[in-house]
Amino acid sequence: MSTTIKGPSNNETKYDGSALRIAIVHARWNKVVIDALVAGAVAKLKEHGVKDQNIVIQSVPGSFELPLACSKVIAGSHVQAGATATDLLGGLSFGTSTPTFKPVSRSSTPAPIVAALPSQPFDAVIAIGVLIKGATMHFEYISESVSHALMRIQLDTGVPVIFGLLTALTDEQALERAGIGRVNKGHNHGEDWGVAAVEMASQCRQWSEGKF
Ligand code: RBF
Repeated sequence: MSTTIKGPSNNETKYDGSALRIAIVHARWNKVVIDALVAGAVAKLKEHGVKDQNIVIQSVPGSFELPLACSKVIAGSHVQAGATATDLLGGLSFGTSTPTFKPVSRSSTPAPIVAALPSQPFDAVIAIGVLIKGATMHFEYISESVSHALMRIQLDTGVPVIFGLLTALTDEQALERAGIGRVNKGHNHGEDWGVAAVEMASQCRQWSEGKF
């Protein structure tokens, strides 16, 4: 029997992510843990039907850079969605490695170059960083300021920003929270963030349309 009351409860409703576009913005500090968390989040997004081409992954040096990056990525996706393909040739391009649109040539003249542009802004952003407490005060300053800034971004933009900032006191704690602990394997919190992104993105769409 489980001895803990912690953690998210299962939601009865299963949300369909097939029409959603989601960004993951992650820091590169503490990479082993980050990689596991990002993989967990992506696995759950896909399990909920989010299409490969609608999952965009961007990285930044460290957690301190996450808020600005999330803010820019949200704004940039609105620009992408509002622009025509030719406007953006050589312009904005967020992460998808495989183009979703291939021009078809009906004559011997070469087909015009058409940019593969998603027409949809991000429905949610998952911000992932791993802070491990060290000997200086950086842990406190970064965790506090990044948490507040991520909250501000989601309230200012109306786009859910999923809080994927691990603040661990030891290496082992961080590893356990990514499901790769050396003593106790632990649970991969990235999976919860993927699920939360689909739920919040779906619900926010409904709420914006006055549907409850
Ligand atoms: N970034 C992280 O994502 N996780 C950390 O644990 C972390 N620890 C840091 C400790 C120190 C002493 C410094 C100077 C930076 C640290 N950073 C960490 C990087 C920080 O988030 C940021 O990328 C850099 O300070 C550049 O703005």
